[in-house]
Amino acid sequence: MRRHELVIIANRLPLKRSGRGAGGWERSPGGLVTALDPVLRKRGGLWIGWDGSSGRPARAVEHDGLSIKPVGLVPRDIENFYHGFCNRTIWPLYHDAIKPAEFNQRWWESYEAVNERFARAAARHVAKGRTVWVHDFHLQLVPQILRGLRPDLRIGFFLHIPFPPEEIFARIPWRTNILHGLLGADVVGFQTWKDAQNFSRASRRMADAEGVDSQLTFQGHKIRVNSFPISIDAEEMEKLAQLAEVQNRAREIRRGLGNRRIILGVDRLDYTKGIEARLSAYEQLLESGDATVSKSVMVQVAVPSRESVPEYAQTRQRIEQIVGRINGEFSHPGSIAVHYFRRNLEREELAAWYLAADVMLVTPLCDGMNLVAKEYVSAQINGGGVLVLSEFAGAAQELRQALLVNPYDVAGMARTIRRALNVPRAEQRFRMSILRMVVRRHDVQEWSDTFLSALERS
Ligand code: GDG
Repeated sequence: MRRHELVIIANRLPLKRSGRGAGGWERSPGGLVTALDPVLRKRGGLWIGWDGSSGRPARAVEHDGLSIKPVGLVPRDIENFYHGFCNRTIWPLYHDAIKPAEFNQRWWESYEAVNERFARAAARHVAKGRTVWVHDFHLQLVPQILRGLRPDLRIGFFLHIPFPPEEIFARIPWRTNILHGLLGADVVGFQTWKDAQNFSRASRRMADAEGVDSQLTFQGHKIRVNSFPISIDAEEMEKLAQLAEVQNRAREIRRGLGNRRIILGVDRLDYTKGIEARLSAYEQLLESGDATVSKSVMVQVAVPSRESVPEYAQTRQRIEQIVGRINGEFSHPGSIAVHYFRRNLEREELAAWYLAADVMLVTPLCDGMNLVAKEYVSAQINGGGVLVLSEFAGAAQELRQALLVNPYDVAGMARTIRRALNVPRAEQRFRMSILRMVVRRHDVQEWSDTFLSALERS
């Protein structure tokens, strides 16, 4: 069996079974995949993860330049580990407890068992003394288990979502086990410095770790803790936006919407993304009868996500109710107020929408980073466009030239959308040139290089 120099381990594989005949694979959606795909293509190595199906895992494959090792989840794991502990305990709790987290012993036991399975798979496939990079909230116990199995390895962990303040984290009945899990890594990385501090404080108070926020010691082992803000493949997005087909499609979109000013939202259909409040803000603006607003149109792309979790079904219902209400009130023949697409768009189509949009609304209630904000900026090759960005997205730490909003303040958000529609062209260009520079300088390549070199130095 071939052992790899670098193993990336994440809940999801960058590919999923396409269902079109045996052996079919297609790229899976989501921020993590978008970020890591180019890293592995450049450095080589193996990606271990779940292929999204239930039952026996598919065999290891080489597909489109990637080496993939699927790990199997049976229906009970999907129920308890994935839908349960990951999506109904950790996800809401780590996102500011926007929704109440549920604590269930059976889910926790399944989380432990699945983490063990992933750690064993990584231990089998990595070369002596080399590197395993563990990703995200599904696999927080892997670093410690892996260190027990393979003390020779360098182990990095990166959390893609926020790490909550200690008083929220403290609610988890298994909080010490989770901290011990993470403290098995040599480097623990977060999207922002605030997340890193939250983790270090929790580790000192609840897991007997010692040290300062940037370096902890636990059971004689040193752990570096830092922020590594994730980014996108900016060059790829710029290239997409330069394609003649994409530009033509953007013109077609504009014409199709009656050359009105386009206000765009693109999100996974998730309650953390603040889609309802954003729609309500637009509704308030329409009610105000403002002349600029009446020449605009809002488009919301909502990618279906975690549909079997009840909170997601409720969020979908509420969003669709608001869209229906706004359109009932403000649409006219040939001029719909809010276009709502509940689907996953092709990458080129997505780039065309970014290019066509005058205003991009990225207004999550809480978000680790948010790659959509960075993608929109990269796609503005003509230098215009206005980004409205939530203060509570990790991206707000870097994208200071966006119009920042508090997504809980619906009236304030309405005022900012109106302002966004009226930003003079010269100011748009000025703001966008700075935003574009930030994203180009700090792209996904830089992110992974910085993380991996911190790991090599550890
Ligand atoms: C998690 C964290 C963090 C969206 N719609 C379509 C589509 N997408 C792609 C976007 C983007 C990705 O999905 C979404 O990334 P986000 O960062 O916005 O959000 P999460 O999925 O919640 O990601 C987040 C991220 O991990 C990385 O660390 O930034 O905070 O929550 O790349 O382009 N892609 C396609 N069609 C769509 O309709 N093809």
